[in-house]
Amino acid sequence: MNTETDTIVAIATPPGRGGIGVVRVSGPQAPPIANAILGRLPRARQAVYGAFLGADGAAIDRGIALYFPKPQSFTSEHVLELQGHGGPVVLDMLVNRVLELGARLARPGEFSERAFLNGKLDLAQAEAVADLIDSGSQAAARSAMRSLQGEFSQRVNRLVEAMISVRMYVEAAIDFPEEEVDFLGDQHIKDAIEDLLVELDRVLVSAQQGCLLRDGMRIVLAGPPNAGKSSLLNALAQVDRAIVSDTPGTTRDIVDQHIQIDGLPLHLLDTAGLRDAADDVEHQGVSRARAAMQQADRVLVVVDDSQSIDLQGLMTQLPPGVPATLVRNKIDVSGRKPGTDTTPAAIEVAISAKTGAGLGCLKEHLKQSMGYEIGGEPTFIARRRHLQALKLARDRVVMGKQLLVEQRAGDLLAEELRLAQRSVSEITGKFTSDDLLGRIFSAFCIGK
Ligand SMILES: Nc1nc2c(ncn2[C@@H]2O[C@H](COP(=O)(O)OP(=O)(O)OP(=O)(O)O)[C@@H](O)[C@H]2O)c(=O)[nH]1
Ligand SMILES: [Mg+2]
Repeated sequence: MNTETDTIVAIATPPGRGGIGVVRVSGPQAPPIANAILGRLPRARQAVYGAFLGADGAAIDRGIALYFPKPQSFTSEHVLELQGHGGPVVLDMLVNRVLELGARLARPGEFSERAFLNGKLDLAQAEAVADLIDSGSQAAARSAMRSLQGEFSQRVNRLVEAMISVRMYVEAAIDFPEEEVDFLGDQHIKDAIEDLLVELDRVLVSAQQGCLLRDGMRIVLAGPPNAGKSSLLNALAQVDRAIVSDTPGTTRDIVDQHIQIDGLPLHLLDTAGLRDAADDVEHQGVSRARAAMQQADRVLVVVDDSQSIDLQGLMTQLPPGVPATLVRNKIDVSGRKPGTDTTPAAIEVAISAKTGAGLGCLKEHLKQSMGYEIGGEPTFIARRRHLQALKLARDRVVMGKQLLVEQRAGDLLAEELRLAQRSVSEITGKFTSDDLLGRIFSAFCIGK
């Protein structure tokens, strides 16, 4: 990227009609572009009202202009914001005018990418910008804000510093063996590694919670036909989403619905009843149901409690390794008491999708199985890549500790610590490949 000449422009407000629409320009050409469109360069950070002029001198729109000279702007470059009327045609005309004056259209996330490359935000903070915009609950928004303000990055940076300090200590001892310090038996190193592991675990727990707030969990409703899967989906979502009927084989395609339980996002997928299909369409439905189960974070196996069921046969149809909960539905007919029961074979929840009995217990169970602790440590929004980096670092430190204890191999410990440090540093964007950066920022919206 040639930051000397490259000036980008995008509509920063969502597509469609609105009270106002904002066109954002960033780069070295922003001041001449302002001069051409406004007839002058506005004073730094002061709103000015006036006409936005086209090439022929006629007004395209009238509105507010703001100029943020570098480096005191979001991107750290010269930034011009034109706030006009929020109509798609007029905003397009304004963008075209800026393009004529030498800018180019911004790629998705390019403003945030520039903020990152110019050191305004680290990578975790830039990701938090997108996560704040996308947050689906208040808890997620609060966590994203904490990450944006740098709380997550600070914890990560402290981990990196702790790793560096242990490394320096170990490496110094390797370099000066004549000092005859028995650094390998040194309690200081062992304590420091223990402290490091404790802090790594704490950050991991907070990050795991943040990841749940952001991504939620995929829950697949599966089981025999007519068990009440679609009824349960509707009851949990509190909308009439899926077709319910007493004809077995009603649901063919996958019906999905996003819901929240106490602010935690859940992605529910209702599937075709598992049986030898009556026709080709149903057969495809059953195949889809099986594929969905494979990718589930948890399967709710729904059965009709008023009928005798071959539970063992049913359980063998579940993909191995995917956690499952047995949901005994229709207890208004069977007369079983609502609630959760843990048997040696499975966790069972007894409910009635019809009356709503036991639904509270089911929600509680889902929340618990996600591992989310309400009122635990403050979380920060985190992504799967952050979790992976932290887990990898943890494995490295554990390995290093083992090498120290079992083989007294200080040099190998130092190497493991170096790799752990590298992994954790990727969270804030040091040592992050261009590929990964490209993937992260291209998932942002245009104009952000
Ligand atoms: N009494 C009673 N009837 C229920 C309950 N839940 C569902 N039903 C009835 O059971 C029948 C089947 O319900 P569905 O929700 O369509 O069942 P399904 O598992 O989605 O069925 P398929 O899509 O055919 O696999 C309907 O007539 C529902 O009204 C319940 O808790 N109690
Ligand atoms: Mg159904």
